Amino acid sequence: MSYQVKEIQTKPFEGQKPGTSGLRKRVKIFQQEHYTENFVQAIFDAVDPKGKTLVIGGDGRYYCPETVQTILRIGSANGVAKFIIGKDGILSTPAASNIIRKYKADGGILLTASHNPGGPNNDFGIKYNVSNGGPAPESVTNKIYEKTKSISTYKVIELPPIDLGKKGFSTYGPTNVEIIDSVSDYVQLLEDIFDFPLIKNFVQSRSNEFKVLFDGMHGVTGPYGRAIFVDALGLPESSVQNAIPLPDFGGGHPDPNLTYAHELVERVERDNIQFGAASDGDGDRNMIYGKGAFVTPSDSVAIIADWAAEAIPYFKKGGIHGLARSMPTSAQIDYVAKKKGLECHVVPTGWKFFGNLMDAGRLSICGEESFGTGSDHIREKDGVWAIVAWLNILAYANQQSPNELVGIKQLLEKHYAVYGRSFFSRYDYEEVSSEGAQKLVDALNEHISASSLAKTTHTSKSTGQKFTVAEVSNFDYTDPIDHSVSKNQGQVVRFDDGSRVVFRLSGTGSQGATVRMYVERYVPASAGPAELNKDTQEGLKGLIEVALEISKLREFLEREKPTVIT
Ligand code: VG1
Ligand code: CO
Repeated sequence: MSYQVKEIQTKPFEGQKPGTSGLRKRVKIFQQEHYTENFVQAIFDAVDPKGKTLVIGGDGRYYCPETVQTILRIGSANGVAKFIIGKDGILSTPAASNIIRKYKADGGILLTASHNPGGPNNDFGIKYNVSNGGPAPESVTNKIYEKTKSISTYKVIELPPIDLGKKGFSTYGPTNVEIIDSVSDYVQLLEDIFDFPLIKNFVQSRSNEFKVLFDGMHGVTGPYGRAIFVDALGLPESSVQNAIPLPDFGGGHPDPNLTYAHELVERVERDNIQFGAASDGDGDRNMIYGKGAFVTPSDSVAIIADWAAEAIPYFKKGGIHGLARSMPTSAQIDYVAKKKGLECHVVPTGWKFFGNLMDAGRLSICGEESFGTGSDHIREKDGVWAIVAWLNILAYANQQSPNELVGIKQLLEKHYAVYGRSFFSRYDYEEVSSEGAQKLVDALNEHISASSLAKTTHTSKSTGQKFTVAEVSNFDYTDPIDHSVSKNQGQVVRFDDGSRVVFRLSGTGSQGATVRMYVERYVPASAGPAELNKDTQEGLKGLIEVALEISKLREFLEREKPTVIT
């Protein structure tokens, strides 16, 4: 049977350039006539979907269901052989990555703006992932962007919408459609990776002193969290909260950090909860927070890397073939790599840069300071994976310590006592003027070309610490596998005591510019517990003052204080 393919006339829209992770804009922008259609057609023009199998899944935010139907209309007209779709159009980002790999699909379209707020007045996003399950590399996203600039028509087959709530097989015109359970494959994946019996035994036998709380932040992970923490590990219902996905995330900002996950933080402190954790809108980020103990993402990945080969079956069996971090992430994981004799790669910000190394078998565990942690089990960062990894490590550490409870805090202190500690913090200046941000970047570039900051010494007014600049540079990256080059991935000010400040413009915002300042200072293990276990902001105070002063950030951005500190 043949179906009528219609060609619809259209004109290019400006600015359909995928950022750090997909195209993210206000919903209202996506709702403009032809806007979403243009971008979807541009994806198909860039990747030729004829005869291919593609996965579709979203984080359940506002405008997801409509967009799934749009993709069906355009995809079927462009010759897609089969779509595999999460029930109700829902798949967490890590679950989607897993489905692409497990079902050997050729790629996938993910509908998410991650941790950005959702709802009719907030953000939506579309991202293309390739056959390894990871975000498309720049070579592909650049091609998509080029297509958006010259598009003149898109193709559709107009048929009644598919019922996304019904699991099973159907067709949309010439295209096969399979609607699958969003959760079960993912739970199975984690059960194959971690020691569930050990974790279950630990959380149940120590339930009086070791309470667990998972916060889904009304993002996509609620059902995943319930399946794992309540159904598989036998924890009480009260150990999950905000676990019903909502199209506007309950009006909140589904970003698991100390500012936005305050509901979790408050309950952990009030109810004496040893282990709290949250994940973001699309489920790829995580925060680990126990009573009186916050784990920075940079420390989190280092600690997982340190224990994995001993505690986690997946790595016990397969070994660890290299570690990695994004450039602004602290060097804590580097110290672990050094001690264990492992390669440690430093890549630009964005998970897509880890993919090639994983495919080449040179990377097992990696992380980003932006609450992203993961491994080569899939090709996206994975919030629930990181949370269960921590539980697995704690269960294992406690098996070795039957008389004294090892909580998050003890694990952190133990780690610093061996490796020393990189104090790390990030200051975000959100929605500042683009001109101000550009001035900041230009001024730093001038310092780079004129070497005008090198060898200058700066004294913090409040702490009296002195910092001498060793070098200012731009971070350029050459992928060791395909040798592609990514330039200008952040400006780095290095000091001669090893401290470092990085400045970077965000590539995920949907309005104005967002400037990120990343600050890091290393304290060796020999400094002793009083120095090592200090509060982060305390440990970084002097360096932050100096960073703000030499970059003139406050003047350029006209902001006294950052929007968010993590
Ligand atoms: C931010 C983070 C980056 C992360 C990206 C996507 O990008 O800094 O580390 O990979 O978000 O995260 P930017 O360009 O705004 O700094 V998301 O959770 O898609 O989960
Ligand atoms: Co996310």
